[in-house]
Amino acid sequence: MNSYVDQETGVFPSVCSLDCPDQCGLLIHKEAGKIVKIEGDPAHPVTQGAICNKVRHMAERIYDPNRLRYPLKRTGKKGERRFERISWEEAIDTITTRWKRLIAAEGAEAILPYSFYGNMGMLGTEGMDRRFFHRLGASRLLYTICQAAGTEGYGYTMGGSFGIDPEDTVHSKLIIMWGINAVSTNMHQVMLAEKARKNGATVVVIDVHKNQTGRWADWFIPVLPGTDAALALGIMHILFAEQLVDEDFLREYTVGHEELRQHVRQYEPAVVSSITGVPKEDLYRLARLYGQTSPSFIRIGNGPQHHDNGGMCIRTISCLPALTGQWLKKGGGAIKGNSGYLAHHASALQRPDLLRKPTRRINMNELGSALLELEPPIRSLYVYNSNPAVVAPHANKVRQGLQREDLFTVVHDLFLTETAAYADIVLPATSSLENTDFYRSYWHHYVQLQRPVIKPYAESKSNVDVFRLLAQAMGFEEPAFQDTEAEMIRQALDHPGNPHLADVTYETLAEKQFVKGRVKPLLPGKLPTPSGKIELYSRTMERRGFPPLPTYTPLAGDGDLPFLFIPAPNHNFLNSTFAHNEKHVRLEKAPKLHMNEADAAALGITTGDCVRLWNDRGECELMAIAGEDVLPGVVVTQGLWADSPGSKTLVNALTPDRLADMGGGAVFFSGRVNVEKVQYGK
Ligand SMILES: Nc1nc2c(c(=O)[nH]1)N[C@H]1C(S)=C(S)[C@@H](COP(=O)(O)OP(=O)(O)OC[C@H]3O[C@@H](n4cnc5c(=O)[nH]c(N)nc54)[C@H](O)[C@@H]3O)O[C@H]1N2
Ligand SMILES: Nc1nc2c(c(=O)[nH]1)N[C@H]1C(S)=C(S)[C@@H](COP(=O)(O)OP(=O)(O)OC[C@H]3O[C@@H](n4cnc5c(=O)[nH]c(N)nc54)[C@H](O)[C@@H]3O)O[C@H]1N2
Ligand code: SF4
Ligand SMILES: [Mo]
Repeated sequence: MNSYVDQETGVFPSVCSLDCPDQCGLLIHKEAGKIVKIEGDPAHPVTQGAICNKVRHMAERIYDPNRLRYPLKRTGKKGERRFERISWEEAIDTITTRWKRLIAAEGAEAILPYSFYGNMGMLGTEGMDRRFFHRLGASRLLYTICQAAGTEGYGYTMGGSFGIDPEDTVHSKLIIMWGINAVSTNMHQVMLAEKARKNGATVVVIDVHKNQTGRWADWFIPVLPGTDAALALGIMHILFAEQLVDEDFLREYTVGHEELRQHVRQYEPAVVSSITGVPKEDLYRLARLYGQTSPSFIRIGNGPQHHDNGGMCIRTISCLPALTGQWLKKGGGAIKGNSGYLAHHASALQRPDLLRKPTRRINMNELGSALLELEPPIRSLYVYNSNPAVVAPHANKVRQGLQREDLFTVVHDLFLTETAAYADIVLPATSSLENTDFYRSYWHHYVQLQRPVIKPYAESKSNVDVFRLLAQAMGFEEPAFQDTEAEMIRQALDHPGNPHLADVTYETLAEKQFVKGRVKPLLPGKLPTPSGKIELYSRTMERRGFPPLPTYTPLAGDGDLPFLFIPAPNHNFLNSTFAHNEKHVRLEKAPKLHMNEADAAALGITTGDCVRLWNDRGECELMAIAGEDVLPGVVVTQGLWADSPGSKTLVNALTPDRLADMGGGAVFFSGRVNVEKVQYGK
């Protein structure tokens, strides 16, 4: 396969590597070997040439003077950011010598890999890395920080991550954006909804914050955090009571509709209104709109599932489309995530067979406790594709763990992140535009190819290359460590078990750049649930100790501080990516705290004041915006900001590291805080 590296000038197709459902097709413009412009690829059928502001300015990140150029070793104290340049030979030798000693003394489970999807390329996130750590016999990470609770919850109803084709949503007549800030986090769903809207569709947004997406809606419905399951059950109550359900569909394609009919009687509108903060009239109006409009589409976001009850919440919302028979209508149904369709041959790529005996699993949401309390202890941490010192819950605990003198930490990244500041060895990573990889969206149905567009920056290396070097230095002789990128892509896509991938091969990708999976509309009687039907009543849940019917459970207590704290993502960063890039920070200005006017007035706070938030996990300081964008008792901030000396912008200092009800998920949005005005000069 040709790489584009040797062509000094031209326009080259590419794919956005960021952890964003849209996974845009890109065109990279090069002059004299350097990227001069990044734009959307108009040929991409879903993203159609439109890209976000973040990635339009991606070249500035790629050529940022602060990018890591060569390996470093720590010379100062952990966290002090004092390092000196070393060679790759020394870096790899230091790491593997240390690991060999550690394995001999305490076993390989003393080593913990920690990663996420800072780059969605499968070879670098679920490929050579997994092979290496399997062969090493390291502790295994549970990848739970993002959508784990909701995925499990949705799966009980639908059998896996299967929703409708987003391209069909132009046919929807009612679009509900439920706990998704789509204007910032799924902009092409907004573009599709705009098309639907031109054909008469109504857009409803249900959120705890009237943010950019709420402002765009035809109807914004504010809801109290963690109460969406009650809202969905209230809608079901009215749908059954007013005979707005599709009885034929329920009989043919669902399990448990009679039990559900009885069960939702208890969710009286007045009760639901008092739980959710949604006025009774609005609840009726919403239920009737949903019951009388077809096709209707629910885009289920990540917000409602980052709660103590997040799994059950998504489980409950995902039952709604079945009640009105939406799954048989083009543009009707829901999407939580669509990764089930394009599932590649994971075991061929990850090679779990290289793991000689099962090793312990560590939930990434409990990194702080794992580093501080686990027995036998973790002695070495290898971080890539992620920045846990900023993104992980209970971040002060994580940092306390990273501070441990006896913990040997390696961080592979493009920048000297807050996590890298604690590393013993820092390795420079290539950007995705310097690599070969394949990408599959978890929202639309296209698989895409990335070929190198530019040469590796300075001495940086891809994840795949680094794990090859580590394998070699560890003396691993299995052929799996010799595979080229092209071979790995073939192994992953050659998956007879998944007919959706029948048209997606290395060859078709190389020829066409993006290829659509052969995805047929969902057949509600042939789902991968135990019954094949949509499971409104789930025996699997019952067996696992959950209520088998969708149910509202209140948030687990988080003390009695007055405010529920929602630290959500922002528009110009992608998690903590871009938080270190001047351009993006300038666009985002300053971290703010949205609070209700009445709450602010009671505390003597006005817009523009600096406020302190605290709980027993930590504190941070933000700029207050008082208004009507959130309900009383709720405070919302957006963005995972970088630390600068003296700044107190680490929002995850406040977030709990409890686990959600399902999937070991994170509960970023279920923490409570106190708020006060910062009095200068005191
Ligand atoms: N610009 C930008 N885009 C991104 C990201 C980013 O950081 N910035 N991150 C990427 C990643 S990794 C992900 S997972 C997705 C996440 O993107 P989304 O799916 O949009 O999820 P969040 O932004 O976490 O939360 C969505 C909304 O949920 C609301 N919310 C919080 N709690 C509740 C609740 O209890 N009920 C309801 N109804 N709403 C609630 C928040 O106010 C927020 O508006 O976005 C991806 N895209
Ligand atoms: N308060 C709060 N916290 C949250 C969330 C929230 O909504 N609120 N959202 C959570 C969610 S949904 C997610 S998904 C997580 C995401 O958290 P992370 O996965 O940590 O995401 P990023 O902060 O974008 O960090 C990715 C890092 O990977 C690096 N990177 C990029 N490409 C490569 C590569 O090819 N190789 C290597 N070695 N490194 C690379 C980037 O430079 C960056 O430093 O954050 C979670 N944290
Ligand atoms: S971050 Fe999302 S919207 Fe922006 S270019 Fe990448 S895939 Fe497209
Ligand atoms: Mo995420």
